[in-house]
Amino acid sequence: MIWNSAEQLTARAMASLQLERLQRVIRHAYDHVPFYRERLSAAGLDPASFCSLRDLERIPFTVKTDLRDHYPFGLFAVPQQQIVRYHSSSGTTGKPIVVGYTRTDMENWVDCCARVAAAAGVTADDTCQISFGYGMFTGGFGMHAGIERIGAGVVPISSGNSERQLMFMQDFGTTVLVATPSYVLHLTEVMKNLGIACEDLKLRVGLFGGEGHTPEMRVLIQERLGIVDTQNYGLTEVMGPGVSYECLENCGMHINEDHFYPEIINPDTGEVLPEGEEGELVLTTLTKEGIPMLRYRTKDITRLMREPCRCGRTNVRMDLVRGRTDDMMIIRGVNVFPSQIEAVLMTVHGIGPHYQIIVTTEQFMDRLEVQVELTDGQRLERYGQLQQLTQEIRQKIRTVLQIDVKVTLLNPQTLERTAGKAKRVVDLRTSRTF
Ligand code: DLL
Repeated sequence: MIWNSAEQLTARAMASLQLERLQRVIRHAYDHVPFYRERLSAAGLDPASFCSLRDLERIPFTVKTDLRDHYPFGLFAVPQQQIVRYHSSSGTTGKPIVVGYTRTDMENWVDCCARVAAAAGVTADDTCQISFGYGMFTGGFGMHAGIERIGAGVVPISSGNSERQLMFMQDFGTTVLVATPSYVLHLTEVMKNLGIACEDLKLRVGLFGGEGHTPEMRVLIQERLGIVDTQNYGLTEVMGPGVSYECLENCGMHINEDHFYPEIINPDTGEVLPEGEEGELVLTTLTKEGIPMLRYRTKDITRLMREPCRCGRTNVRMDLVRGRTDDMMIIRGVNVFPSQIEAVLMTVHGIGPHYQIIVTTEQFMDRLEVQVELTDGQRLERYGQLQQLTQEIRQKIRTVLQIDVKVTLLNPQTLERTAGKAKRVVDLRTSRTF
């Protein structure tokens, strides 16, 4: 179902709405945030001089460290009294970033998240279990409000305690699951251990986000749960969930373009790439009052797609995120994203969907170790089979990615399960995890 007529504007009407909003947001940021005023002035830019959407390209980028350096409220454009909600996201190092929403921001956020759920076919008849963390993470509260707006029943169970999650799912007849894809996979394992089959549940739709999952992983989730799997995307800095979402056509995520203006840039040069090319997504908030973001570099790699979608929405789509510029590894000159390794692993029988990639440096070269669990722990005792499986995985990765990796097979349930986002890469070069 189309939730808001903004999802069906003609390209011309959308561009004109975007320009009007862009001019307003640039003025708002310039007048109320010293950081933006200094940035724009230093670049010789006057808010009155923005006459076309292309003019946006003249504005310098905003990056995560800008938010961190102005912790907690330095980039807010309204006094604290007008903020009705705070959220934050913790990075791997240093202070978290903090964002604030005015009443109007909250209204827009609810509407954007309602669009996410409606596009996946959620209606007032559904019962939706929200297994995202509630708290400073935007996932729980954001999706909660959007789904409630649709009139569906919300089960705000939050993250963790998988047995209780499954008990409520069975007893409440939950039809929609809202979670990170890695947690969904974990839930399917717990189901297996408890002897719960997907037929014992009424689940029919998944609204999965907060991290990506490959089409191969999607197949696995669909097989295990027998549901329609949809992805949605967002980030704290620009709002939280509700930036973009898949419809039932599963062909990329429609961007709420009336609120977020997308650009794709070459991450190395910062130059805006021609439409359709893959690069780093940059977002400008068009309506945010609390903390407007001008040209925020998301670090997420994707491309924009404007071909008409059969669902009838006209808003531009972004492809499923291929990875982040900061989790891309360069192995002997080859760019490798964890998602590419995930795609290979999902095609091998006998290993589980949980994996971890360890990156180290040996003689100035990055080396990769892929740790993956066996589905059957008894295999660990059969040396020959183990060798064969290791070889098969190495060979497949070599064929697809042209790189040699070390493969370590682990006992089932060895890798840490998280109720939120999975840690796929352990980077021992800098002692950081992503
Ligand atoms: O993850 C917001 C969110 C919550 C979106 C729930 C959707 C559902 P952050 O914690 O700030 O915010 O993390 C944002 O997560 O830049 C991406 O790298 C990644 N991410 C989020 N959704 C997806 C997705 C929330 N569908 C960062 N596919 C983003 C791939 C995603 N990556």
